[in-house]
Amino acid sequence: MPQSLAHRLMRTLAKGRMHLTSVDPVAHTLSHVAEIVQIAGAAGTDGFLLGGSSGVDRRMVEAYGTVIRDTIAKIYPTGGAPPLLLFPSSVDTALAKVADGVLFLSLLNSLDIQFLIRIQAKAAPHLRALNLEPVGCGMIMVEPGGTAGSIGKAELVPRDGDDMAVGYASAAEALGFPFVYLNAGSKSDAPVPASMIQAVTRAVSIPVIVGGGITNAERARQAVDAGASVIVTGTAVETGTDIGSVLRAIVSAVHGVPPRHCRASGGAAT
Ligand code: 1GP
Repeated sequence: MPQSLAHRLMRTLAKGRMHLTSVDPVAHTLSHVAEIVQIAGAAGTDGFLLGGSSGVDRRMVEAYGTVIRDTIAKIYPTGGAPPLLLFPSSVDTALAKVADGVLFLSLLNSLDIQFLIRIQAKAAPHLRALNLEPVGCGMIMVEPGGTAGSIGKAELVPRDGDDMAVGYASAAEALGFPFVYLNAGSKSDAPVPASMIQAVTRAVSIPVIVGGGITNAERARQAVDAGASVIVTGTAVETGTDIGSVLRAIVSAVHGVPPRHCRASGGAAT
């Protein structure tokens, strides 16, 4: 029987920290995206997220998802391929039958009930037909928050708001979310502060995903050293002349830190 996606992610996390490459269809031409996937695969990324904060519809997800899926299949013909998860800001318009699953987000510090539960309630009944396994994730937007913060009407966690972040993350764990995501927003000039990552990862035993503004190996290393289990980078594959070497350095910084033992992968958090 095939392993569930959540189980696969937890098995990977039991062996080490993870790096996910986020692909925003708005930022790439369709012909460029196969190249990005090849570069990220060669750099050792552990999975792909497909989605963006605005301007992404179902047709784009279908087109880009198909290219990503086919490219992954070519790179890993004998198995062991990294998973593709949809990463929608709006799960009702940006789901398609092209991925292993969907990072099924609730934006916990949104002031708008749409982003907390209403969009999810519209989408959830269709997941089975779309063959998309949901991986539940409580998203917490941190200053500066970027487009996702403003579109999601987030009451951003201030950069010195460690206690507030701990509150949201602890609530996510208590509500049964298997993952929590601290997100400073794509293209943020300041990633989530290390002290906040440390406070949150000490407080919860579910894996903590961190993203937004992580554009180099030093920032990635700081986040994993502070306790992040999963690092997401998107902008790092959008600009610059040597995307491959930037990404290799980021992935190697992430993989260079031993696993953090999370509750779901067995044992107490360390
Ligand atoms: C945002 O975490 C992602 O949701 C990626 O952010 O584009 O800044 O890497 P960047």
